[in-house]
Amino acid sequence: MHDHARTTLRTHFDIVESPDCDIRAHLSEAVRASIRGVACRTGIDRRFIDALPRLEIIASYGVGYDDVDVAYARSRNIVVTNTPDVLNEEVADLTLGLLISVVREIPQAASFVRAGRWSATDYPLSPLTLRNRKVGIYGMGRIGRCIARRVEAFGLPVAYHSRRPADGVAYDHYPSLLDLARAVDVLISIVPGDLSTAKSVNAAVLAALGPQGVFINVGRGTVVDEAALVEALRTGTIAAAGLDVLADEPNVPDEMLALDNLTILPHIGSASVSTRTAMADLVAQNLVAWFENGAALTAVP
Ligand code: NAP
Ligand code: 8YV
Repeated sequence: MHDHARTTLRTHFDIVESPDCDIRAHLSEAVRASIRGVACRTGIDRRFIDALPRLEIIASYGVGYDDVDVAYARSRNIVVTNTPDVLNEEVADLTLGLLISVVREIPQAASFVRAGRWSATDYPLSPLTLRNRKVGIYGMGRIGRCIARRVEAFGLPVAYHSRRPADGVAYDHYPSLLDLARAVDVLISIVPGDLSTAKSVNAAVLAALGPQGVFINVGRGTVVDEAALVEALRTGTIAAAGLDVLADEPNVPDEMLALDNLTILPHIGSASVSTRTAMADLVAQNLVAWFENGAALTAVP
């Protein structure tokens, strides 16, 4: 847990800590029986919940809650909270940074300077450009909208796919992800990781993006068929990709590391001091609100 959340929570509650989710191994039965709230940034499964007979609330550190068994928590009348909105702009900033890095080879160019190669020759012109591209956004929720605003400011048209048209946005909505991929040459994924999105960015979607295509994923790694992505990058089915998230973090498949046209970041979308502090605040505020007023601030739907 973030130190700021830990410090804030200590001023309101008695705290016990577990280094991982195997709480039966770390906490005695008597301690577990006293626990009424959990603050976490780890997977919370049925076994974890069953180990805490008096649990009322799980406050998860992050907006995505794919690693919390929400259905089981609900069946036990346990509230689950997340940290929406406070990270929207930060994650959108990182998304555009990653897109430009991939297209204009910023990490490679910086490495070129550090390697002392500039004095010998100019860095090669980037084969790709952002100019004249069409950007498709997969997910037009809180963060998707912030990404779209930035893309517009770069002078590029935006279209999107979500199951339902998003309220209050004028961008073209595609009811099918495949049709969206056919219509654009940049695809940015910012959907949650769940059964409905699992491996939905597959070989067909990547082929539809085309040989100039660029794929950016800041949502969840599980949304992508990673084997298909590696193959698409290796064979030139698409031009390049940038990933802030992987299916099995922090493990990076060797085949991915071998690709020059793939930029991988270590899940840093929200990872600035200020934004992570705001997320930590919201974790703590949810627990305080629940125990003081009986109503959490940001319970998941
Ligand atoms: P949100 O407001 O709930 O938006 C989710 C969007 O995805 C909605 O437009 C939703 O529309 C769409 N969607 C969901 N399931 C879909 C499906 N099966 N097919 C098509 N569209 C679908 O969520 P958010 O706050 O923007 O966050 C999105 C996700 O970003 C989080 O869940 C998290 O996994 C990820 N994230 C990553 C980082 C990072 O550090 N890389 C940071 C923050 C968040 P419909 O329901 O109409 O389909
Ligand atoms: C965090 C995220 O990295 O909010 C999310 O869903 O993926 C990120 O903001 C993570 O949740 C904290 O470990």
